[in-house]
Amino acid sequence: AATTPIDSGRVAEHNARLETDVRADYEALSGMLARRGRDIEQLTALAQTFAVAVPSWGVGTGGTRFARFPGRGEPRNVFEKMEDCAVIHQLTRATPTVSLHFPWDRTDDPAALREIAQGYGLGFDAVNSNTFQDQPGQEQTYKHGSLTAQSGAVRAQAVAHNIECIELGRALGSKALTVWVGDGANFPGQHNLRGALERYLDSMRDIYGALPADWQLFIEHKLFEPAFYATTIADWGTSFACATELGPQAKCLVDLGHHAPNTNIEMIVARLAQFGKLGGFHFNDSKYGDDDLDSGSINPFQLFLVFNELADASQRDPAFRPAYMLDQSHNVTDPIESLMSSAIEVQRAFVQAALVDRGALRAHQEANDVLQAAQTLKQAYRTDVGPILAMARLRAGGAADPVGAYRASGYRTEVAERRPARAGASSSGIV
Ligand code: AOS
Ligand code: ZN
Ligand code: ZN
Repeated sequence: AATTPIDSGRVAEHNARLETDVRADYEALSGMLARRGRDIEQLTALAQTFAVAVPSWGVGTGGTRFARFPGRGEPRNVFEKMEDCAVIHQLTRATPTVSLHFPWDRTDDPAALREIAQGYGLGFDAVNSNTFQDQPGQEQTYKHGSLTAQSGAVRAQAVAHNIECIELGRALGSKALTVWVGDGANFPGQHNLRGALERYLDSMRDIYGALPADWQLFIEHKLFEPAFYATTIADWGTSFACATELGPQAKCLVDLGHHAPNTNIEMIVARLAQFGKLGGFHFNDSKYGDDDLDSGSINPFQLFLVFNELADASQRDPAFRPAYMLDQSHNVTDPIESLMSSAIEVQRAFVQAALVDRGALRAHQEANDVLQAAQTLKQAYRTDVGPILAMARLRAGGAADPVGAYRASGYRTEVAERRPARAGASSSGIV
């Protein structure tokens, strides 16, 4: 059995207090769904198959460009980050993998890290490279770009770092590398727009060439920041073109916060899925830009519509399996609580999308019954599937109410004693 950072007896006590209520709500929902011809047991079993990776950088307190306000008991290294990630999985049973970021999470002993992860019942999802900031002792600076830099020495350093990430990921059992670069221009004329993308592709070809045969390379696009005039990989069109150019192991990664306000992200998802290039997600939410807020906190309907497209895609191709990862980091909540909430919100959207009556939806579309088509989606979205999620957690040994169980456990106070605050500590432990 996996090591659990929170005493499992305490979780059992918490569950015992809530179980009668959870069962009553579950029975009520079961009856309502049965009248719609849906079997709640099938949906609960489906909910139990859901998994989303936790970002290692999310368990530290994030910052903005302006400041960081370290939290109590913040993890000081990758091993402590794994412990916090294990709490999230213990209570939600929905986050069996962690996405690491190098060099923030670099370790000289990947075998030990892998073993500790396994002890917690955790594996590793995509590894992330970092050529958007300089690290102490590094030879070349990324001030003027990394994979797109004018300087061949800078590009070579950035390529070598990505290849090192693949090697570390390999030792850890990862199967994908996510590349996000902040490269771009702040001023018209700063870059030859086409030349920068040509250099990007040259660099990415070298990285692609170092991929093991069973690995994928995810290209993450982002509209702006830190480049404010022209980001080299700004949109899904550029991402798609580059993934196509590189080959079948290269796919596009959609971070929900990386688009202009009001962009129809679910349509981007549909397009990428249609052409076999949807590699995965960074789930989060935002109001204005790359806000990295908790999933579903601003626009849960959009999250549902994304999962509606994913449900459609997996009905067309049952082997379709994009990588689900969270990407969030901010300053104002306990990161463990926020990550648990996000995992549950993404799982909620997944189950709500499974509730959509696809037969009815198709019939309304064919009949041009616009109102009923829209209502069919809304009916699924409005259904409170909370009891299904709670039951899925109970059955998998998680907590009926993960945030409640976490607060009752005193974990934060306990780690605050074990992990004294360091002046200027960062979520990365490096910056
Ligand atoms: C940056 O905006 C992206 O979302 C990346 O995924 C990045 O690697 C991550 O947010 C950590 O900073
Ligand atoms: Zn991201
Ligand atoms: Zn981002």
